[in-house]
Amino acid sequence: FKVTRVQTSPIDGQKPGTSGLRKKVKVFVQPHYLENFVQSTFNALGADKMKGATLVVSGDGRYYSKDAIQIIIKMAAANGVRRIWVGQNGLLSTPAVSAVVRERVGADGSKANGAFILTASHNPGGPNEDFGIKYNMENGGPAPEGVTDKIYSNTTTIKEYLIAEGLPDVDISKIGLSNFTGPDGQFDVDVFDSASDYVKLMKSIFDFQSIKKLLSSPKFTFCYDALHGVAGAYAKRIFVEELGAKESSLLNCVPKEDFGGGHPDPNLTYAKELVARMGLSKTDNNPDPPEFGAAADGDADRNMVLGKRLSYFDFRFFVTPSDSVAIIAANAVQAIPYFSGGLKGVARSMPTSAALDVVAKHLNLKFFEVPTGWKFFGNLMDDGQCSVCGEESFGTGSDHIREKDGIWAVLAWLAIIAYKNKDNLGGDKLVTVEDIVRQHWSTYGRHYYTRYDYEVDACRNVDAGGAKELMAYLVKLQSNLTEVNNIIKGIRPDVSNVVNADEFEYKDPVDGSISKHQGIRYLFEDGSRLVFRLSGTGSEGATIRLYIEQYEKDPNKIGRDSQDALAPLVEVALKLSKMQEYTGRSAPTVIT
Ligand code: VG1
Ligand code: CO
Repeated sequence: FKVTRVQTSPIDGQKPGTSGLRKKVKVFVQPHYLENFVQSTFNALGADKMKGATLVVSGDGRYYSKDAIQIIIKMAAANGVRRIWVGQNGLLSTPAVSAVVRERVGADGSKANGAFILTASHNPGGPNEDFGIKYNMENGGPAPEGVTDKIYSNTTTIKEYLIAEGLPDVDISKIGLSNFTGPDGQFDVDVFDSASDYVKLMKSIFDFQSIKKLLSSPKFTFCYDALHGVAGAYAKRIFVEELGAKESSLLNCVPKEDFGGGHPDPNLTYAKELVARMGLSKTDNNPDPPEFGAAADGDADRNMVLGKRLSYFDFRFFVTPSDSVAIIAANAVQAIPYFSGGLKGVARSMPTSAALDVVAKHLNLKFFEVPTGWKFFGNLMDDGQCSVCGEESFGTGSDHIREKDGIWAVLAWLAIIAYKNKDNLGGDKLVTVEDIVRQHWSTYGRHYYTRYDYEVDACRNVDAGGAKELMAYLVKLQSNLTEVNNIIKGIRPDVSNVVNADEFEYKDPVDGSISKHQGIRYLFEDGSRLVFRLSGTGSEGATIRLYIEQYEKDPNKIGRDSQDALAPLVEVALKLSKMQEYTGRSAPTVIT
């Protein structure tokens, strides 16, 4: 092949958000759109770094991925990249990409220098939905802000991109190596099995034998819903082939370009089939729900964990992600061999509840609070200061890789359940997910928690500007706490006082970089918190996220329904922020 220089000009709006660039497919397929972003990334990394490099290119398999992979292969070849690694059919989960970058060794001894991950994660896919791309570094983690800022600034000045001419499309459906020759010499494309590196890593972390024993116990029933995302490419290998779960335990485990028309976001609203199988909806009173249920998002870095419904009235046994990371941290050393030497530290994103803080304090562990988005955990992990971390948004993970990891989280829960039942598999009744969570609350107290999302977008005839105005109003209000507390007393006299209010700012303890405007916080005397943020992963319009949290230590008060317990704070949040006035919405789009 030879190298062609194609003239181009900047295209607006290519600033990466919380996790890469996400836009509608119809935006991505515009002439030069993807090419401009990819060349801007190569330029940000530097031509000398790209010469001879090995890059991974794959993703969650959503619509447009296959075309994008061929374009990126040709551009990489033209930019002097030596090798491209592609998961079979272009499929690699986000955590698997991270694992491949960190662990995989090519036949010729090569190691990866970075990766393009093609995903819009939990956003829907298909010709009328979203596509996305992000770059991960040599440590397997998302590019830090310094790099994404440089990529963005390059997109505003780009004049040309390089692409290989005469390089045929590579058949990515077949495992194997293809060799080509260009002006810089040899160029290879290596198509490999999407699951094997990841499966190997999981087997080195967990005691698969003990999990297998649990899954083969007739008293333990299991269900996993991949929502037609890329988790399906791993679920059968791990849960069925390695751990002996029944095939019928898997729901929606065939990856689809459009996720079967669904919304691949693992929560009680979108994981409908799992919720029905678990008998968690009031209308579907399933007499024999599984003991344990879990789901993943499109790129398999998120997880939702559900326990068995014990009675009609307890119909929602849902583990909040904030509790999940705290419970994993509290049990990791005993239940997961990878952590048997102890935890180096733990971390959570700012809006995530303080359940993890309490565990860190009890266990005397280093603790960090970082801005939303996984990229901030990586520095702490690279520096050996953090082992387990999580976000309220169904993201949980550890320093085995540099992304959150949906299947790892499910294995962590299975490991904990197996550990708690190790002498009990022959007994009358298993220790359940619910038992584990309730026991955790009685030891550490309970953080009631909920998140309200308001999607405010042009399609619904509401100006997305209203979201920005609401945020500006909340910032202005923070300068006068007396007024804030007067307003609150007028709404709910039973809610405690706001003692502090600010915009969260983070100084990275490793590299000293500062990230500002990471969410508006109202902190109450009794430890309750209200947090407001604008989403950085949407492809159009705006989404306001409102996070509501209240701590309860009294063992007699930890068993309430969370929406009931939080009702006073919710009322304060909505009225204080004038939510309805600014958004025109009387109710949130989704509650998690
Ligand atoms: C959301 C979540 C955040 C998560 C991010 C990427 O970001 O809130 O916690 O890290 O998605 O997750 P935002 O800016 O929309 O709130 V994923 O699974 O979409 O890569
Ligand atoms: Co995701």
